[in-house]
Amino acid sequence: MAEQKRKRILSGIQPTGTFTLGNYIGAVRNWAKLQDDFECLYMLADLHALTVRQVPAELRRHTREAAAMLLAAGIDPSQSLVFVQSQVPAHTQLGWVITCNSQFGELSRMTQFKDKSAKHPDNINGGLRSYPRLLAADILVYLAELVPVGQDQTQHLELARNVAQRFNNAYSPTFTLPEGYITKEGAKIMSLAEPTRKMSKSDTNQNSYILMTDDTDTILRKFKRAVTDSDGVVRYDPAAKPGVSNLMCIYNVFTGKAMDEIEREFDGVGYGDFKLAVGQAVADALAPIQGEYARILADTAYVDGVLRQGAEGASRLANRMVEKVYRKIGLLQL
Ligand code: AQP
Repeated sequence: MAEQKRKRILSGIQPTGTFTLGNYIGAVRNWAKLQDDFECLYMLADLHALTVRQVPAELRRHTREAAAMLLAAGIDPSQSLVFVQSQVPAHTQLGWVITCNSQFGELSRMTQFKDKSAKHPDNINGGLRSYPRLLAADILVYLAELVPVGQDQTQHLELARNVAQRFNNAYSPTFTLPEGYITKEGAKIMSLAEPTRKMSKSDTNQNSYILMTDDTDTILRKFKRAVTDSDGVVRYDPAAKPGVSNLMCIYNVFTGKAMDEIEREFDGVGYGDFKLAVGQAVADALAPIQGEYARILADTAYVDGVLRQGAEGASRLANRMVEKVYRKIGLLQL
């Protein structure tokens, strides 16, 4: 029987700092699993990172580190393309066409624009408003059929679908309409300090996140300080007990235990022991990844080689698409 063509998935992460446990649980961990069933393209979205002011040397360092972390977390460059967005110019080339085929009103409604503007009131730049168009180009340039999305990103996917449809109607069928792919284990991990906000690598409070590179002592200390509540019962109730529920989610991810099982395990046990158990489960899970990460990161030539190969593979796919689109819209080709 002929092998069925695997669907193509594109996903990206911004190299804006060391990945947090949130990035790992919500994205990277699942990416490694998707490789068996899909044709995967994983992009380090450095152009998107520019919507917030970056320190040049740090952005460069974070980009290599992010690549090493993806590889350490199980992404296999012989199976998937791992590349840096800015090294595939086709994204920005298609981005302009997308810009000219999207409406101003569509962009003003993006909740992430409102959120990020509020977070960085001193730098509400044009990119902050425009980046969903680049994101649409990231997806459409590969004819990606599936895009793993969290709740916060459904609007972006909708924009990509609308633009694709509009372009297909105006010219001829060109773009695939991408679908959202919700992974079963895509839990949203909340800040340890303010459990009603998501855990973010750019948070200024270092106790709010666990970094993928934190050592065991740091992990245990941060969990010990995690904000919970005053009723002392380990029970899953995200609305009433966001802190405890968040810790339970994390424990569930690394132990596979269901929420009711976790409730029984810590019935009558104080929060101190519960937090220690969660911290230990996380430290145990991260230790082997950290070992691999250190080994891979030390081999700059290898990391760069993977990224070069990834950019070449991605460019081959994306350049074809840009050429096709440019031809369809009437740009002269010699
Ligand atoms: N707390 C989280 N829980 C679950 N998933 C998360 N992701 C991020 N935070 C959590 C997922 O990680 C992927 C890449 O995210 P990104 O780095 O491109 O941007 P982000 O979502 O803005 O992540 P951060 O850590 O909050 O970055 P900064 O602080 O730079 O803005 C996405 O799939 C996202 O869902």
